[in-house]
Amino acid sequence: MHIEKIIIRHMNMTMKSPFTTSFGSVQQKRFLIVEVHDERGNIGYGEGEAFEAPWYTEETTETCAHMIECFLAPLIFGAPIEHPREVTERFRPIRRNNMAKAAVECAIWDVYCKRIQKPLWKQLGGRREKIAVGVSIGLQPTEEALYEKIEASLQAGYGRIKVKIKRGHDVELVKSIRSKYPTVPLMVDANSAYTLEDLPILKQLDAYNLLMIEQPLAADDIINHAKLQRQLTTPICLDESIHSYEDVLTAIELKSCQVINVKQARVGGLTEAKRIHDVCVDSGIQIWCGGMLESGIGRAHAVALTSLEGFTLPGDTSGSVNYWHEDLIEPLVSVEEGFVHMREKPGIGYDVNRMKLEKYTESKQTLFPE
Ligand code: OSB
Ligand code: MG
Repeated sequence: MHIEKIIIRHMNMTMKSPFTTSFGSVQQKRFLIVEVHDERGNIGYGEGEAFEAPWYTEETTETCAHMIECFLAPLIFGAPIEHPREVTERFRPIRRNNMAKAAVECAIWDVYCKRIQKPLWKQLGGRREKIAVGVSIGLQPTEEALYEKIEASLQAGYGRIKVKIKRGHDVELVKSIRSKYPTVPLMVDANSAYTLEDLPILKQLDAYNLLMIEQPLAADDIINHAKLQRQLTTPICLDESIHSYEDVLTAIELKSCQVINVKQARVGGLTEAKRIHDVCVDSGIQIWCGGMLESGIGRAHAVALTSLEGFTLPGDTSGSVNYWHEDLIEPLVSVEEGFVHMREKPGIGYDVNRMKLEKYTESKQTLFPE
């Protein structure tokens, strides 16, 4: 397969409502869509899922565009590609910048699957015909707003609720949710809001039968997560701490967590995400697939990934209507009774609506081989 052209689209879409974590809020989403064009006219799509500011990882929308233009695209143009799994190796000389790498790697998977006329999820080795998904609810301005969201999510059939917490919005919040919903599968995500000094607070969360506590401590603090896990009965799930297969080995060795949230964007693509899935299955670590408030294109890649059998816990890939008035794909990612059904269409399984893609493109860069 020869890639003859790569287009970086700078997208701008507005979410239905702001999404707030312990770091801050996002509503205006500036992100990238990468198109890779092969010599037969097939187009593969990937999403640059970094945010405009580096609060979640060190990458931003602009650093991703820079990395793709100056370093990653030349490596793709440099030689033909027989199989998408070669891309991870080809990008290895470039340090980190995983979200930039994933945008291109995912697009290569899509175009490859379209060439051979196979659905991406099956090429990845997925077996599930439908995947269980939960919903992630950001910090809300009021309790009423929170309960409205929880109620709407349960009505929509989501079988697992994740709520964001931060210092001062934690134990009382969880206690109150539990008193209203004693048995709902419930978990919390701190996005690194705590330190080990908050142990007394975090220990109190053990009383509420949570599925897990996601990323309580700093992203680079795998050691203290191990100390914390020894003192909690609630499983710890790592999100921001995991950038690679090697990070997972470290977390397993140190016993820093019992669960891993993998995102293809954070680990540099689908090949690395699958490697992580495989080692988690072999090591008895539970794994599920997270989200980045992506458009349907990034979501479709996450849905395909989640079809692997080790994804035994519901993921965060809630449906398109949860965040968007309009999405870039057809049909929308839709959730019925808590499940997204896999599709048989080649590639990501969803059609990209080119009119909507243009509508939300602020600018584009077209790259060719030298
Ligand atoms: O921590 O999982 C996270 C959104 C943006 C950045 C980080 C996270 C999240 C979410 C929402 O929790 C996941 C989604 O629905 O896309
Ligand atoms: Mg998280």
